[in-house]
Formats: sequence, C-alpha cells, structure tokens
Amino acid sequence: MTDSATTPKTSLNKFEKLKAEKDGLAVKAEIENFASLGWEAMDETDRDHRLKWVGVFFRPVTPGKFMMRMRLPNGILNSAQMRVLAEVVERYGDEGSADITTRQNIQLRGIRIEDLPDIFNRFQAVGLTTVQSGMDNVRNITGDAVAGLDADELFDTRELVQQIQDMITNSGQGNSEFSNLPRKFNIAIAGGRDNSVHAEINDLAFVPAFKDVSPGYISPGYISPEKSEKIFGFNVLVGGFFSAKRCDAAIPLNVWVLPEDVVAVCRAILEVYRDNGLRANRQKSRLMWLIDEWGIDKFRQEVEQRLGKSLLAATEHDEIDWEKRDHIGVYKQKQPGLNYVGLNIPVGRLNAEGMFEIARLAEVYGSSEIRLTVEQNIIIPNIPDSVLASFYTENILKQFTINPSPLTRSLVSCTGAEFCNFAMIETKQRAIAMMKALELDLELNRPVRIHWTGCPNSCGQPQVADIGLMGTKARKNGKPVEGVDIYIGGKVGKDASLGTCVTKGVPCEDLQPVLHDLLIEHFGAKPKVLINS
Ligand code: SRM
Ligand code: SF4
Repeated sequence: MTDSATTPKTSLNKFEKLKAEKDGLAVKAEIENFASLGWEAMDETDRDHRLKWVGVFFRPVTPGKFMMRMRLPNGILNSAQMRVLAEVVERYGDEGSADITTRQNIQLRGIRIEDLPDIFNRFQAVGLTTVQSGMDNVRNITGDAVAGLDADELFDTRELVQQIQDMITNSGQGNSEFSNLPRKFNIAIAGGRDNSVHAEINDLAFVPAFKDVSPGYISPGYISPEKSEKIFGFNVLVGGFFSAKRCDAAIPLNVWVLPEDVVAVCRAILEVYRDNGLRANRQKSRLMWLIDEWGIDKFRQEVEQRLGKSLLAATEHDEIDWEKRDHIGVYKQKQPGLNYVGLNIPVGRLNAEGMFEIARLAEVYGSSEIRLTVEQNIIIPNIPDSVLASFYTENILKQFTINPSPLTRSLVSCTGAEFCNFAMIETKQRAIAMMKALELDLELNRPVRIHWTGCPNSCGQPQVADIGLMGTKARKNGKPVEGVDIYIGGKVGKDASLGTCVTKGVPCEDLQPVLHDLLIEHFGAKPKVLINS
C-alpha cells in the first residue's frame, strides 16, 4: 500500500485526533489512577475531553470541581437513586448542587476527582450510569413523561427507551461500537398526542402513527392481517438539531416502523451515521449535514441496507394533534384512585436538601418513582387519592409548587455562565429574577413559555419557546454589555415549528421593559392595577 493510500484525505481535527489516539471509553479503566493523581497532574486531554465518555465534565469556570451528567432513560429514577445523587451533592456543601436538564436528565456539580471511584461504586449499587453521556455519543434518550400513567397515551415509551439505551451503551457498561460518532446524537420517542419530547429537535425521533394495513399486504417481517386494520407504529423523523452555526427541525425519513423494529432501526441509523457522517469540520458533523450531502432517498436506502430489509413508507398523518402539556399540578392516572403530581422546580436547580425531600415524598406518598420533564420539572406518580390532602401540606411544596405563577411555570434555562465557559451571559438566576419582576407588574391568564440560553449552542432550546432569549454580546453607550437575541413564535405540540430571531443584541439591563411590552402585545398580559392603600 502506498503512503498516499493510507494518508487520510483531510487532516484530522483536534477531536477526531484525540479519539483516534485513544477511545474515550478507555478512561473507564483509569478512574482510580486519575483519582490518585488529582486533576492538576493528570493528562489534560483525558481530563478535559475523554472523561466526558463517562459523563465527567471538567469545568474551566470552576477548575477542580467537575460536573457529572447522568443517563436517565425516559427521565425516570427511583427514590434510592435520587438519595444517592443527593448524598453525592451533599458532600460538597454549598458547592454541590444538581440541575434537571432539557433532556429529562440530571447533572451534578462540585464533584472532586478523588471521589470518583466511590461515586461510581455508589451509582453501580443502585443501577445508575453516566456512561457515554457527553462528547461524540448518543445523549439521554427522551420519552413521554407520563408514559404508563396517562389514560390517553398511545404507546408506553419506557421499555423501548431503555432497550435503545441498553443497545447503545451495552446496558450501561459502555459500548465501543457507538463511542466514536462524528458528533453528538439525540434520540426521542413520543408516546402521546402532545409531542412531549419535542420530537422535531432530535437527530432521530419516533412519533406515533397508525397505518392501514390491508389483507394480503406483504412486506418482509410485517404482519398480513385477515381484514383491513389500523396498526400502531411510528413515523420516523431525522436530522433535527441546534448548533451555533445552524438550526433545523427534523425531516421525515418516509419510514413507518412497528415498535418491535425501533431498536434495530436506531442501530441501523447510528451505524450509517457513524461510518459515513462528515468528520472533517465539527460544525458540519451532525446527521443533517450527511442527509444534505446524500439526499434523503439515498440516506433511507443506506439505512435499509444496514437493516437488511426494506422499510414501509411513512403514513400521511401522525397522531400528534394536541397542545403540549406541562404536567404541573395534580392529574388522575389511568390506574383508578392514583394521581401523578407535577412539581415546578424553578430552572431545574436542586440542592441536596431538596433532592432528599423529593425522594422522601416519592416514598411516603407514591411508589418511590420520580420522573423528570424536558421543561426541567419533576413528576411524582402513583399517589393515592387518600393521601393527596396530606401531600398538599408538605412544606417543600412552598418551594417546588404545584401551582406556580404563569411565567415561572414555564421557565426553562440552560446552565449559563455560572458553570459553562461557552456562556455569554448568566442565565438561571437572571431568568428567575426577571420572571418575578415581570409578574409583579403584569396579570397573565395563561402560561408563557420563556426559555433562556446562554449562547448560540441553544441548550435551553430558545427556538421552541413562545419567547426565546439567547445570550450574546451587546453594546450600551458604546460599551460591551451582556445581552440577548430575542426569538418569538416557537410552537410545540401539534404542528410544532421553530421560532425565529426578531430582535438582536438587547442589553440584559434593558430587557425587562422589552419583555413587558412583548407579553402585552402578543400574549394577552395586562398591566396590574395598583391600588393605593
Ligand atoms: Fe448542550 C454543549 C449543557 C442540552 C446543544 N451543553 C454543552 C456543554 C456540554 C458545553 C460545556 O462543556 O460546557 C454544556 C454543559 C454546561 C454545564 O456545565 O451544564 C451543555 N446541554 C446542556 C444542558 C445541561 C442544558 C440544560 O441546562 O438543561 C443540557 C443537557 C442535556 C443532557 O442531559 O444531555 C443540554 N444541548 C442541549 C440541547 C437541547 C436538547 O438536546 O434538546 C441542545 C440543542 C439540541 C441539539 O443538540 O441539537 C444542546 N450543547 C449543545 C451544543 C451545540 C451542538 C452542535 O451540534 O454544535 C453544544 C456545543 C458542542 O457540543 O460542541 C453543547
Ligand atoms: Fe453553555 Fe451555551 Fe449550552 Fe448554555 S447554551 S449550557 S451557555 S453551551
């Protein structure tokens, strides 16, 4: 073989190089060593990048205090697991905290590298994993937040989400088959009619759809019913993503699959992406760029080839025909006499005490189960009618209320400058303060979904919000100041579509009157009449 045959056509970028030198998952076996070396002495590439393959993120903003990102498939955990997470956070005092993320997940803060061996042992004991939750891996897989509870659901997503995670991560142990994708990859499964997972902003999404299957209908692997009948399955969407360079909603793959084929289709799509996705330029490495290059028909053919069978065409209509629900408050379950209760966790921020309390509530009143939503809130399911009255008297409900005010209710915020070095502004504290100030002045008769994100990476999903605020640099009186670009018109649930940027570079200090006017003009807010006493 000549030199030119072995030399890659494009020189590898920094990330491809570090992955080629050593697979990220290799650090799994080196945790004890890192712990004894300490964060300052260990190899910097391992520390800053490869540790993300086990969900451990070096934070340049708080050096030595790492972030840990879990994997919580379908956003579900139990009270024993929450208690272990709370204990981890508790040991760091004021520096320990946790955030519920926009992917139904939890991140822990303040982690010291010397504690990792013990933390991983504790996670293993209660069945928690952080594996492959960062860098060029598949992120936490989202599913319907009220799967198995909602009388109107079409499909209970829980088991399927778990199966996909198990396939990708080798049941949480780590899987080198999928540890070197060209870039991150997001998967979601919607099981209800309200698109609770924001299917359209995922690289791969499954949305409920019934297909008319006629007698004699033959296709490899599919049932041929005796009489014409509607069969439940999913239409498949691909390529949705947000990045600083480009944001796109997912497009139809023109494929309909039975639930039992979902895992295999996920695998086939991931293999096609892994082996063909563009790797030279990280700004162009997400799945949609490959689809652009190939066209959707060729992409579909390649997926069929990997799968080893032909796929059925998508149905014309899917079943997403409801407005999106936020699940805050008390709701009857399909199981008679049981309720699920949605608690508002302002901007998803928790401390150890709050986490212990949530675990206790789930045990005392529910079935020990705890769920997370993509709006960064918590649901406690399986609370019997008979104990609801006493549940309402719990003190923690003053902090994590079941009846929040309309702006706080729908507030979402990414991490921002407190911990994220990409951030151009502080987000979480500012978001809470701004909502409180606006609520003092305005009457609102409906929730308005306001999403804050600290930079154009869009982790806080400003494009799906009624009002999205994206951190940027602005100028005031000739001086650089923290500012936001304002997005309007994100539509979720049925007919979901992305909002667009309407105003650029509003200084944060001037934002309150701008939001005040927007809420009056577009969202029916009315100035409060102040009565002098
Ligand atoms: Fe994100 C990078 C936080 C959801 C798009 N995201 C980051 C990093 C890891 C950057 C860093 O190293 O500091 C942030 C960690 C900050 C920290 O300390 O918390 C970060 N992203 C988050 C979270 C925690 C925001 C939140 O407060 O909820 C979310 C974690 C989800 C999870 O549990 O896995 C989070 N990030 C998202 C989403 C929303 C979603 O998935 O629905 C997006 C847009 C959707 C998408 O990816 O298509 C998103 N994050 C990004 C990007 C841009 C990706 C790209 O293709 O360019 C980056 C930058 C990157 O990957 O290079 C990024
Ligand atoms: Fe950090 Fe930017 Fe993501 Fe916010 S949007 S968490 S600031 S990368």
